[in-house]
Amino acid sequence: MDRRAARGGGRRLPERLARQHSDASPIDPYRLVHEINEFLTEDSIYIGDGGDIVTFSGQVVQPRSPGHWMDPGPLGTLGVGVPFAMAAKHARPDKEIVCLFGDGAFSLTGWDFETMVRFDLPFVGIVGNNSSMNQIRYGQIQKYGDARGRVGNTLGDIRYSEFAKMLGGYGEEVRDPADIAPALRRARESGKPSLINVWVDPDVYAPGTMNQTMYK
Ligand SMILES: Cc1ncc(C[n+]2csc(CCOP(=O)(O)OP(=O)(O)O)c2C)c(N)n1
Repeated sequence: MDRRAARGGGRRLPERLARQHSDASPIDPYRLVHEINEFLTEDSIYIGDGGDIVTFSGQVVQPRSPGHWMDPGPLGTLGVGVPFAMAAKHARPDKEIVCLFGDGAFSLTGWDFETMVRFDLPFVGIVGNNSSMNQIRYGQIQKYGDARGRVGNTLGDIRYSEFAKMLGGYGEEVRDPADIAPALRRARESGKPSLINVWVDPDVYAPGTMNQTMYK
């Protein structure tokens, strides 16, 4: 198996489908985005804010209604997740907001989670936490090699579930993929802004990232 395949390229559809049911821990990002897709209803507006983790979700998450997908757009401006969630819930209080963050993206604007608590704007937030900015890490490894692959892209092991609770929201930490769906349901039922911190495997990269010609 070549290095790309070993890192979890998942280009082939059967492999990608199998990984959506992976029981691995740390959790395969495909399993996380599969669980999120299963969780959505007709009234869920899905927001993605992150690097690789959102690239994975783009292959699997399918909003049930038109106009129910928001992401950083063609310029990829990270940090839009909390502001988008805030605006979407404010504009459409009848809708459920489900927002997937990378831990790097969440850290850019995450303090406004407190604003959502203060204005009583519930949403289901999920942090796909790999303690890294993986989309950047992949490119660095390709260009500069493994020895410099960790420069400037490593983040702490932050339990964003505790951050949510500290600010008055709902939080849970998930390490076992079987716990993702129940945790999402409890976040929905809490009626609060929430963050489910899901520890995902830091050593897999999204196929979309690996295919970028700028890294070759
Ligand atoms: C405002 C902004 N700053 C920097 C970038 C460059 N960038 C693209 S992906 C990425 C890393 C994202 O990390 P994370 O959200 O943790 O997602 P991961 O790739 O680890 O899944 C960065 C910094 C960007 N797109 N937007």
